[in-house]
Amino acid sequence: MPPEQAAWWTRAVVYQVYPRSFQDSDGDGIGDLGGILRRLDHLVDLGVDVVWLSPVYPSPQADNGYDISDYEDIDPLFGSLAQLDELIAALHERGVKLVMDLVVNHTSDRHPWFLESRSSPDSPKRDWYWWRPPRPGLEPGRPGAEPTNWHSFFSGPTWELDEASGEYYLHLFAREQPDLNWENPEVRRAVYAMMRRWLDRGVDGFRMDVINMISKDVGADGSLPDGPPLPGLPYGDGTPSFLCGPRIHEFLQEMHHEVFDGRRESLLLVGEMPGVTVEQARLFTDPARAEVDMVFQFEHVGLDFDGSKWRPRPLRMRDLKASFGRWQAGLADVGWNSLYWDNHDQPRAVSRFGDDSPRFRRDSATCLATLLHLHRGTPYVYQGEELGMANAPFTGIDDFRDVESRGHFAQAVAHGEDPDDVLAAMRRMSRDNARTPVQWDASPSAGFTTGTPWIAVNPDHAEWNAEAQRGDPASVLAHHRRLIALRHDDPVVALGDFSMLLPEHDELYAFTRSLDGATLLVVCNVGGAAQPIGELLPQAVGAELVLGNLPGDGDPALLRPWEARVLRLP
Ligand code: ISL
Repeated sequence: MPPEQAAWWTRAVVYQVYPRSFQDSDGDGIGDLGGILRRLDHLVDLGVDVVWLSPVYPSPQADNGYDISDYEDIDPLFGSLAQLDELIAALHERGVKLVMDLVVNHTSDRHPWFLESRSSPDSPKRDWYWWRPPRPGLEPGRPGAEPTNWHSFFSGPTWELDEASGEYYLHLFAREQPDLNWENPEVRRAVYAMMRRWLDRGVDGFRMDVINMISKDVGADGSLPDGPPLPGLPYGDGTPSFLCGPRIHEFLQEMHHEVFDGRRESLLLVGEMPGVTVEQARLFTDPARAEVDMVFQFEHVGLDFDGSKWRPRPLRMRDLKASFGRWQAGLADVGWNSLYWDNHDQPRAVSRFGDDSPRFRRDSATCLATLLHLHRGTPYVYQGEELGMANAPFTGIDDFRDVESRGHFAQAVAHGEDPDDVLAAMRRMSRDNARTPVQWDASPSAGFTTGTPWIAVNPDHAEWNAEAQRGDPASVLAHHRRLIALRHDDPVVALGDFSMLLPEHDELYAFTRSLDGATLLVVCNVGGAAQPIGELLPQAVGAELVLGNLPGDGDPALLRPWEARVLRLP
């Protein structure tokens, strides 16, 4: 496809704001819309095209806003609708789009829809959620009496008993997050109407939370099956019954026609899809099918643990290459990739896949960024990633805030695991690593708040902060600026064909991107030892350097530790 005909988001870079941790403006220790408005210069300076804003709707905050009790308003914790309008206008003035988080697999248990559904088995909204009686012959409330054996993503069973009716409701996530029943057409109509109102307000698209879980594999008689047992737990794996369920494509196409028809071109639609395969992603992102523009897949963030994220192990580079390589090839002719290392659910990439020791932190952060941004797809930068922010030095359980981490700790310790071992895994993998406040400057609360931050600021902010990096051309920040500009300027970066080199090599990550006779060669040393490349990649020696992450020219035939080079081949 000629570059001028490609969708705008092929050239775009998205920046994710997790509002609670971005910038506080009223001193309550929690970030807010006023704070984002104050930091627009940072985003403009970076050059991003889109801001994805994690949920700011009214919410009891059981899962930091992913439990929504009103889809139509803004939580006073974060500000007001007037401020959101101000933010939309201010971003649009600067040529930046705003994408909102759409969380419609579940609501909060305080949403009026759920309160009404819960009020009585005869409620007209009873069927808006998944209500089921206990397992036949078992007392409601007894362990094992749950309608299915499914394990929740946040520990414990996926079913919560409602004492009043003696029935259970389904929650794939926390008990405060009951799942909506998408089989019910009234639910779908209500969601679509809500989405249209946000678009009419000026938002430019949606990041759709766990959208591949909205279709459950329910029998004609309403039955839901047990899943295969999970090792070491009294639960089973329910995912075969709700990941990419039987009606998922139908629902997304219906949503498309009901909400996006006639205005799709200017929007960005990205579906978060745990467990999605390349083959499924081809269907979801095929423009002719009108579902979503791209998906967030999870394969590459599942390579450094055994089955559960709480059993981490080192990443083997060849596994990462095999995975990325397959996704690049699988979506080469149809569909599109999203590219990410970090988001609010993942530990910090520099600590996880790079080396956050003082010696290599800057170099590995910029190397990983180069590697990611030079793939074919739309890159997502998560707040603080552009500064090289690292995992937090959490000590005890009281340092953690996340419902997932805390639930896991309680469950694992109750099942006899050593608390120190559990904490060690949490230090590596907890989502709270991503949620410490953005490090703006070296002042005591890192410029994030004048009050007490809701989660501790990482003490390394004294050295690692935006102010220190802003004027420094060697900084992680400056490197991100260059990567984003390169995607804007060079159609080969946006659209070129991808071809993996040296797939078996564990220290070198190399690939080419080619378009209309122009070729870029990307070579990255993903480790702490120098790597000779003269024999393996002779074409790299003497080629024109378009962008590199280390100062000086170095030896053209030797990559320094964590060195990344983008070269133009003659
Ligand atoms: O974080 C995870 C890894 O353990 C996932 O299980 C995560 O919960 C999953 O990717 C879904 O994430 C999304 O939906 C959740 C919410 O907690 C996450 O923050 C959100 O990104 C429920 O709404």
